[in-house]
Amino acid sequence: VTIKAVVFDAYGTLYDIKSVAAVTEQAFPGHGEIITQIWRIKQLEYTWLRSLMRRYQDFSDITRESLAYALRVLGLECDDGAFERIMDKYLHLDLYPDAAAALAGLRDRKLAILSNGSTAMLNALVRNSGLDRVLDATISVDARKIFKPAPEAYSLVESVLGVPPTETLFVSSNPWDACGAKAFGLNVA
Ligand code: LAC
Repeated sequence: VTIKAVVFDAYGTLYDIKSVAAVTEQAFPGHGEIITQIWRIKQLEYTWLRSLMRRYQDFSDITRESLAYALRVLGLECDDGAFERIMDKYLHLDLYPDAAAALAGLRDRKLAILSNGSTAMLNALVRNSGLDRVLDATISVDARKIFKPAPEAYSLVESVLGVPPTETLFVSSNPWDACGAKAFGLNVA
């Protein structure tokens, strides 16, 4: 197989979503870890429920609602300022330490992100981390109004990059995402 494009998941694959724990811990000492875990689980659950119900709302709304859920279920009161400070971290997530070098080593291929993130969230994140200089495209499922692992979401890669699934390698650290991409017909790492 000739791989002409390598496409990455964003949250948890290139970007360390656990890096929000520093901010949640600062806002709620002793609870940073558990907030971060419940937040992520609920965030994913909301994407799948909304996709199944065909009640799409973008990932920024989903991320807000799931953070509100996590705080509520833990009985934590949060003022607007603290809530926005936590949310803002999603636009400034840390790249995993080896991500930039790995991308640089693949520069002879087309490189892109395919993420459930909204276009605005992803563009800010990519710019703030400097990946805009390396990536050929940042693709948001927002164009199809359905979240991964729906096939319609993965089909965006060929529409945007013009490379067929058989010549594309999709990279994700999220098992459900790797399975979804494989089921759609992409090569997967
Ligand atoms: C992404 C998340 C859901 O699509 O991992 O980037």
